[in-house]
Amino acid sequence: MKKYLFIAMMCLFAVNLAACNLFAKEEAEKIPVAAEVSKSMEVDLMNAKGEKVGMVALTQADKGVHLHILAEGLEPGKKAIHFHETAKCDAPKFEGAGSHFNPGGKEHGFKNPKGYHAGDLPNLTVEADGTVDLEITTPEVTLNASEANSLLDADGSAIVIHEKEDDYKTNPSGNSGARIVCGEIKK
Ligand SMILES: [Cu+2]
Ligand SMILES: [Zn+2]
Repeated sequence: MKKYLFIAMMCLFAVNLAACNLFAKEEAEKIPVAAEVSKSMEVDLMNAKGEKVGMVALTQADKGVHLHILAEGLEPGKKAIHFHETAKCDAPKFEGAGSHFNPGGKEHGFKNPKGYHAGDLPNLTVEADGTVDLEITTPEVTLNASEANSLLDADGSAIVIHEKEDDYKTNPSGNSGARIVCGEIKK
C-alpha cells in the first residue's frame, strides 16, 4: 500500500513538473514576442463640444499605419480627414492641433504637384445615419517613435475630421473648412 502511495505522489510531482515546464515555456515565448509585437493604440474622437463621438484604433502594419475609425453623430457626407502636427484637441476649433503633419516639407494634396503631406488621407464618408466605420492604411507615417515620420514624435499628433471634403489640391488644407472632430495621438 505504501508503495502505491509513493508512485501516486511521484506522478503528482511529475505532473507538476510538466505543468511548471509548460508555464516556463509559455513565459519564454511570450516575452520576446511582446517586445516585437506590432504597436497599436486607441484614440478617442471628440466633437467641437468636447463630447466623445468615436474612436480610432491605430496599428503599426508592415508598411505604415492601419486605422480603424468608428464614429457616430456626425453630419452625413464626404469629409476631409488628416493627421495634424500636434496632439492638442482644444474644442471648439481644435486650432492647437496645428497644420497638417508634414515632416517632408511638402505642400497639401494628392493632386498637388508639390504635394502631399504625410498627414494627408483620402476623404471619408459619413453614412446617412451619421456613423463612420472605415479602415484605411497609410504608408506615409509610422508609430515607431524613432523615425522622422512618426505620429508619436515629441508633441504627438492629432487626427482631425473637417466639415467639408478635401479637394486634394488647395494648399495648405484642401479647402476643407472647420475642424469638427479631433483625437490626440500621443504616448
Ligand atoms: Cu485637417
Ligand atoms: Zn495636407
